[in-house]
Amino acid sequence: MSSLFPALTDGPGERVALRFGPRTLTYGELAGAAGAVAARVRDSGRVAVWATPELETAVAVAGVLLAGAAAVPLNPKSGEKELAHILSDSAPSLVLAAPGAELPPALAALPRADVDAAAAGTLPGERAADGDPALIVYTSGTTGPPKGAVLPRRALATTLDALADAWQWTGDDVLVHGLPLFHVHGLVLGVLGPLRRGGSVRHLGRFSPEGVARELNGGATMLFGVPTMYHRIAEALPDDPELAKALARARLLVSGSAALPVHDHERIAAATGRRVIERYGMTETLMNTSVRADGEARAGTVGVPLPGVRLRLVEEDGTEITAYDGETVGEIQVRGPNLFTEYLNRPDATAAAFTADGFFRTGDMAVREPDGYVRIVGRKATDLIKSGGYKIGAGEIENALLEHPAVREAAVTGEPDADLGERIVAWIVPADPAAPPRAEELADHVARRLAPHKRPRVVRYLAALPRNDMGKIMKRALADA
Ligand code: MCA
Ligand code: AMP
Repeated sequence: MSSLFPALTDGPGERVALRFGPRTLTYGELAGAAGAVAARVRDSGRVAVWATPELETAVAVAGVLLAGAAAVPLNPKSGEKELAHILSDSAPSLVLAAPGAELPPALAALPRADVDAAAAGTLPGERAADGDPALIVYTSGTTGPPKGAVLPRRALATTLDALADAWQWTGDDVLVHGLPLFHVHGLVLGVLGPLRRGGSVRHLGRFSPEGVARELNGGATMLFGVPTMYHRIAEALPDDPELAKALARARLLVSGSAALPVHDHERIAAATGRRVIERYGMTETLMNTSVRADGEARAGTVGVPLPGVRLRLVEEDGTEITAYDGETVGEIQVRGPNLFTEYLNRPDATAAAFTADGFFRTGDMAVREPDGYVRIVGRKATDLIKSGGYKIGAGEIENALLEHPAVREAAVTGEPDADLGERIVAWIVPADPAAPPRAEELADHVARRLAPHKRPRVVRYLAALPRNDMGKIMKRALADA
């Protein structure tokens, strides 16, 4: 196996690799700190990482990968039910955390190792194979608890190298972002990406348009964000000349994880003269398509398939659509070395996700324009909600709501939201119509059980849920109920 991070051994050791607020690590220092983690986790199999937006998370994941083990990034805001599921499903042998991080009781049974960012360990020789698991990232489905997508080392390497080709991404680039570090976007693209190129990442700790302006005006060259972040930038631009200047001087502005509305594209272009480019990916597939740095940035499209990715559109019955007419809609299916290998402990779900000829069924619906640009027009499953760039399964929230004693029936839908893309709406039949549970109480309940980003933003009360003759909830009828 070739090295995932050649710059750790071959690059200039004094170059800055990571910057989180006032704290930085050069490649030389990162080699020492990650080397120490690698020595600690060698032969540990799966290693949980308490993925706070701090330097230690990046060091921990790099160390686990250098050791040839697999990292399971944990959302530090995961609620008790979600965390218990992820821990029992992935069965990590220890948890890595930043010194001082307070871990919840669910993790008390696991050995804990604190990451020492100042350690001077030695880099191990990499002995893992391309197909060995590198990351297990939990992702929501329409029903049931999140599934662990097993991402092999090969997928990380190929997706990052394909993006380097599409974006002319080099070791001279300095990336800025404020994305969470327990999902593919922030962790794989946002941290492992710069490290694989031998470049730098500056993490904001928490996203803000001011932080973006400061870093882009201070030498950063690229910005990654979800549409909600670009929406907030577009809102701030009219009153913030520093922000407009910062975006104008960036080499590349990239949006992904959900569709960036054309209105936000246009507002940013009008205020800065720069076009945001979109790329399309998924936890299971890493990146599939992108607008190229040397291509035309066309609002509302996600560009062309990345090198090595085979992408096809298919009809409901699996027939391939050959038209490049901008109007024939089909499901996107992809194949390539960028794909995950399986859902952990879920052979049934893994089998259902692939076609007989090895293509992954994304569930995303799209058309192809005459020049090959892919335009995503929707999603097959209405029970998957994208809010703030997070994928959230309606069934998971419904199950959590039904555990609340004041809830008799629950249905969850997504409705359009200018800031979040979609907001989560809970439709509740109270156990006692005279004393319905308060909306905040239900939001807190879901935040505590699952995660704060899964909490309903709106609660609507009904006497009964609309059902068909089979007793199935008719979600499309909810808005008229
Ligand atoms: C609010 N909070 C609560 C509650 N209400 N906490 C507990 N109980 C409650 N009832 C807290 C939150 O924890 C948070 O805390 C703060 O209040 C605000 O939360 P929230 O409303 O969620 O924040 P927001 O302002 O709506 O967040 C917008 C955001 C965020 C920053 C854009 O949605 C975000 O980071 N999205 C990125 C998602 C992402 O990376 N997706 C990639 C997956 P505190 O103040 O402490 O934060 S997709 C992917 O990886 C694929 C491969 C791809 O293509 O990229
Ligand atoms: P996740 O499972 O959280 O990794 O989210 C993957 C999903 O995000 C995809 O299946 C798409 O529905 C959506 N997605 C990612 N990037 C884009 C994009 N640029 N435009 C539209 N949807 C996107």
